[in-house]
Amino acid sequence: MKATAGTITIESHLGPADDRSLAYDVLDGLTRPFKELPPKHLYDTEGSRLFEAICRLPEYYPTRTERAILAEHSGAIVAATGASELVELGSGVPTKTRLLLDAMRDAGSLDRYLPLDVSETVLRASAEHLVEAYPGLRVHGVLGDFERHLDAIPAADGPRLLVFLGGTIGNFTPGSRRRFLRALGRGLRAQDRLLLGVDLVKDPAVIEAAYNDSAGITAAFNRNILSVLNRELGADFDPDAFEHVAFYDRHREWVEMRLRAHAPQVVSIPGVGLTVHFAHREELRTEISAKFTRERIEADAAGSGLRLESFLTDEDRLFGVCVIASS
Ligand code: SAH
Ligand code: AVI
Repeated sequence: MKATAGTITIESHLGPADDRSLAYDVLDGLTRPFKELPPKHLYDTEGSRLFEAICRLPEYYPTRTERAILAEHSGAIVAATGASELVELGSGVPTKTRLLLDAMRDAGSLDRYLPLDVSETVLRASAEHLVEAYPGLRVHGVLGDFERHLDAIPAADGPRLLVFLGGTIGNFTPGSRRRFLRALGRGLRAQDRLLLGVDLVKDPAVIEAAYNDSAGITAAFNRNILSVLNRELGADFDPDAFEHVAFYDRHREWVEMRLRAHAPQVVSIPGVGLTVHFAHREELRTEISAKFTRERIEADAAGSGLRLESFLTDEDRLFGVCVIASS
């Protein structure tokens, strides 16, 4: 389905097949010995709102640090690439992206912005906001899943920046991360660059505080996935019957976010014809968030047919923005 309004085009690739995708993920993930759901289901309208609130928390350093790195380097990145279009995966509310769009506008090269996200509300709202903020900008949004719909992104009209910010690459497991980077590389021409935001390995206490904020916003974000299942699949989860758990696995160097049942319970999920049993303190994993070193990114890039051209970071080395080229 295609709907065009002014200079906004939104192409939807989510439909009944994606209701099946949630159903599939629930059937697959909640029948495993160690229960798990993919993090993309955290982002309905309420989940996207809660994520925005997380970004403003004092404990959640990634957003403000990445913003500062982009504020310092956007001009140089845009000058080096001459980019006229910006493709953004998992665009969410593209606040930091505006630093790049500003630099493209100031360089006189800005033509097209192509966000891809699973969250319809944020995709539409940001498209409307950006065409107003940047007169003449063409916005081509893709409502889709970056694991399945990369092919839905239109071919390039000019030099392209492909950006994947916020550390969302950390939500992949290592094997699927390399497969994903390889897929991104297939669309990257010699003149294009991939900008990848990565959260860095650091003092575990700093990381754990970011995922266990004192205001309880991350806990609400985590529990919201149960409300998604209640609404979409008629499930009868009581979100308050689950405790938010987030810890840094020092060996794997990633954060795990889980929901732990306070007491034994039986949950009915009629949309998939499933009854799920939780034992006392049984956990459901809802997200991993891997932390990186420069060496890990270099190895991932090389293993995916890409090349790390530069690694931009803040003085405390909390977060990294990687400029990646095809090799
Ligand atoms: N880029 C923004 C938002 C990060 S939050 C920032 O840096 O702040 C992660 C975003 O990715 C959310 O908007 C979520 O809806 C989107 N997302 C998560 N999984 C996705 C998937 N599989 N396909 C497309 N978008 C996804
Ligand atoms: C979007 N993603 C990179 C965030 C992260 O830090 O992994 C999501 C998040 N989960 C809990 N807090 C924020």
